[in-house]
Amino acid sequence: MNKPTAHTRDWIATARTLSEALPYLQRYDGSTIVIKLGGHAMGSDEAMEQFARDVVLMKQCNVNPVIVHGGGPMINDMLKRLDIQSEFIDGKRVSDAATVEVVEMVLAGKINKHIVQAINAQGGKAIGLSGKDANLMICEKDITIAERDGERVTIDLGFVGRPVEMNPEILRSFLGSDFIPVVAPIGAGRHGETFNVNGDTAAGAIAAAMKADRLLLLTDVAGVKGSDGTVLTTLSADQVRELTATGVIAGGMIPKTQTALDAIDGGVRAVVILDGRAPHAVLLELFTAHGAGSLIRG
Ligand code: X2W
Repeated sequence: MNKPTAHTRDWIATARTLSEALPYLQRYDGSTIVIKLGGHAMGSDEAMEQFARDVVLMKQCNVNPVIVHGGGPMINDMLKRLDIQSEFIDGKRVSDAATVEVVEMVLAGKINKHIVQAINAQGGKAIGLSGKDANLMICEKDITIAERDGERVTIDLGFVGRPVEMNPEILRSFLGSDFIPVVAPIGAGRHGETFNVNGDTAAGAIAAAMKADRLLLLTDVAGVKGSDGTVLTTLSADQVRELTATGVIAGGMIPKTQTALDAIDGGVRAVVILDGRAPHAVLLELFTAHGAGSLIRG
């Protein structure tokens, strides 16, 4: 046999990586993986192309990806262009009638179709939906209670929705088919209202309704950090509660870990918080021994 050259050794390493993926491909065969793609994780066209390719590869491997997206930075840009002021309270955008109209146009229109097209360009068959389609996500007004000057006050966030009834049949109908659903976090009210739903909240509610094997929250941080500042690769739900009580988990991470806990309570097997900007974050997490980010389980 010829001695392997550096060039052939590269290919052997590639083949080995594929071979090592076998147990993971077997483990996730036929499973449902909900992926939340945040606006901050969308980054460049190149990052979107890579994400789309990974999703199509998952589908090719008989995994059922369900994409739920955000788009906060893109909504900010459009509101600015239209000269509409916007404010966030506890991580939620105060949404009056004019704001929610723009939010729906940007999320269910521009961003949803951009992701659909990116997936289809890689040979996938993506279908764009919002929480309104087939009554997927029925919402009520989100009532936020906050502490202001030591007093508990109720804050009116306008048309910010809290999912109260999920009808995931439409998503189930895609299981085992070629179609890849891409969901914009817009909810329908019982009286014809349009609700703006935080993307993480929507992804958690959809993952719970689907009893997904995994919910992957793609963000712009490496994962949940412990008291020494290093990323914790696995955590139990109890550990998350303890780290939150002691203030180690704080700020913008709280809505993500809360979504994770709610999803696990709702029947999701495990939730992973990971950096969506890292190349092939999804493949690294699902199909290698290395994993990525922080895995939280019950
Ligand atoms: C979000 C929906 C988009 C979102 C918003 O209006 O920005 C609320 O705040 P990211 O990119 O995932 O942050 N909704 C109620 O969640 O986008």
